[in-house]
Amino acid sequence: MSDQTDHYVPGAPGSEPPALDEPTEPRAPLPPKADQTGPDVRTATGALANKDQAVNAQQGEWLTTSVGARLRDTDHSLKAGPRGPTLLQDHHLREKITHFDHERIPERVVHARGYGVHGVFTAYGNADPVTCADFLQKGRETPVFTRFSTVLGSRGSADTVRDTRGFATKFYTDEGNFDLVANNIPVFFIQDGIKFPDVIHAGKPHPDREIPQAQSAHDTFWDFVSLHTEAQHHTIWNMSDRGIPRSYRMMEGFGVHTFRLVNAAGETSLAKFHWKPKLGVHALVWEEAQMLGGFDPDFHRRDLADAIEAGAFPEWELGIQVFPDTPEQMFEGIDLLDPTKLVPEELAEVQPIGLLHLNRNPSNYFAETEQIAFHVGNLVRGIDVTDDPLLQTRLFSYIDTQLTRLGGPNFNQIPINRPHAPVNDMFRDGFHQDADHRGVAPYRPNSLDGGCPFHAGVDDKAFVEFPVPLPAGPKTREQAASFDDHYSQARLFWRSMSPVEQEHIIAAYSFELGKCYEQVIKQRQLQCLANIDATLCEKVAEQLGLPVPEPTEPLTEPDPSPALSMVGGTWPPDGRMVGIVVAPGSPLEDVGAVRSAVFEAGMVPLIIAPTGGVLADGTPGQRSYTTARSVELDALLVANGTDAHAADPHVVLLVQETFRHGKAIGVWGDGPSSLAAAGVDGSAPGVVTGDSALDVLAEVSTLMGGHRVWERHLPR
Ligand code: HDE
Repeated sequence: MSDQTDHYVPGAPGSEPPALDEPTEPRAPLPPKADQTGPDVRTATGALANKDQAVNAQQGEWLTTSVGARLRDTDHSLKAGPRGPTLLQDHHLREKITHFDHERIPERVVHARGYGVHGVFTAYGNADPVTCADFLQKGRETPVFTRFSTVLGSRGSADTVRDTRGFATKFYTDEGNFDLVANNIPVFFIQDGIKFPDVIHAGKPHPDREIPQAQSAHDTFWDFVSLHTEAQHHTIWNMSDRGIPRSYRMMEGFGVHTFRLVNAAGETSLAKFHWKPKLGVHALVWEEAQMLGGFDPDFHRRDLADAIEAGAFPEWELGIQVFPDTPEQMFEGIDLLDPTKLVPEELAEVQPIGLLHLNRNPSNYFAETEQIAFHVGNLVRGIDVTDDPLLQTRLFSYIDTQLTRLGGPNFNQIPINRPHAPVNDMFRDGFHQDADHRGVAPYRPNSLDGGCPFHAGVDDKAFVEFPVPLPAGPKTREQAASFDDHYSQARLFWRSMSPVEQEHIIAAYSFELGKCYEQVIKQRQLQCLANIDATLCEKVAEQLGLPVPEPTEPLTEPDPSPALSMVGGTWPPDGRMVGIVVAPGSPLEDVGAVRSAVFEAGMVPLIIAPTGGVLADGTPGQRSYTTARSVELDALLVANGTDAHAADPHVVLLVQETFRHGKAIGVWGDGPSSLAAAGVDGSAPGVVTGDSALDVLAEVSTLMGGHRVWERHLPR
């Protein structure tokens, strides 16, 4: 038994509290650890602009309870003696554990996995003829928060799965929040929102075993889309390279629905919103996407966060396609209310109206990215909705889901959701009410609060729903005959792809259907492919070992839309990753010169050395032969002096994978021995050899402008 007098008795002479091991003097926030900083990048757009991470450290001197009492010890619960039972009166223990127990909130029912960042939108001012939206006035700068996401996976799922991507932007305008809740695919699976639970239940994991996670390669998904043929257009986009983006920075965004714009004279137009990335639209190859699921499940999130931290701020132009607001709401035979149809850019030009510039990572993921609540009904003066039946359902779904997810009706008071415009509503009380409302009359009309607040008129910039005449007709559960065509635009998409993109689509269908167990589902989907294109159907059927069905629908002859292809063009290299393989014998002047040139071009060099540590000249080796893989690189360089290591199995794998994934490879000096060891032909397309390191880099950079070396055969 221990002597009771050993214990601390407050006020008793000579009695001291037990000694604590840790320092108790407060100090300034610690500098970030080396491995918390992003890669060093210099770019034309702004160098190392926001690298000060100390501001993200916890602030304040003393640890306290949630009501501000300073705490002396948060490591030991209050017990009856050092080895005795814990006392119920330990309020801090209960508060700490209880708060922890409630840290999680329900994840989003769809789009659970995402990453959001802050930025600014600057209007070009040329949208005045069609909309009076205040934030689109010339030169107007509006703060924004954009959240990118996958659709099917849970919050902890991998980034690079084959899926649609969300691209939702909240504009904190002077006239209230405007949310453009978009996707990276311009059409949707269904035409009527009532089917949303069906398509999502089919795409989510099977309910019995809850597998597979974040995938469409399973029976229930293909069962639904093959039975529900209006999904075929969206599905072929998923099976294309659009389903596996290289980066969130390299994706287009689409508002999908047709919106109604209203100008200052009260005239209306119909319009579709587009986001066009300055870096071009680029994809992974499927093998990379699969490998990244294990190698770096956070690949897209890391890519965006690192680029922003390094000053390589991604940018998109907001563009609109404008159509006359006719009673039919049709354009060139396309029903503008059908969300499974796009309007080819060749028929209606996308006119840029402003620039999105994303420049700041969130300081707290949960507070901002997780708690942001988008809503398609958050509209501003000058932008209104149409009768698209998908959009109509979305108008009530978002607030409904947020009531549960964010725990009550006051989620717009959460800082990330708060408008920057003044709020003067009459909503009161409810869970998580943070406001201390004044006045006694939260109702209208009132005299007790002087009649305040008043209705705004049109001249006071009120949002007024446009009084569109309603089409006459009986109450019905039907849809228009103009929604009946399910294949012509899937065929338009297929015919607009380059040969290598078509090859990828065939491979994707073959993979996904090959993962299904039910033959009948594979056969039914082959029937759908026969209605899209005979070659597509034949090649997939061959892979599945199944007979080729005849089409059951007449095949149309749509003109291809070149704007739908991702191949072609030259794009800026900002934030692209260049691996440089070195060995102890590599001349470091060359390596240093190449590394600097990569920096200067706005790209990120990654030195790959036999082991970790620094090179003789102090250059950090960011990857070792064991940790480097092609999947995180856009191009590979092999330096002179690596001959002795050419047959290292990791170097061989690195060269082979980089080659197979269609990326540029440059070698100088004795670097070609690495090519030989990997069985890569030094004269193959996209393989650059030479004596001068800088000349090799220059050629490799030119190749990277086209994203990949498309001439190389990419195996299925
Ligand atoms: Fe959504 N969608 N959606 N959706 N959606 C949600 O709202 C819904 C649709 C989109 O980063 C949910 O707060 C229905 C089309 C994005 O927080 C939910 C229908 C498009 C995001 C919901 C659609 C989208 C969501 C889940 C068919 C592209 C993520 C969590 C009528 C134009 C936003 C939440 C973020 C999220 C419902 C169809 C885009 C359940 C009912 C079409 C980018 O309310």
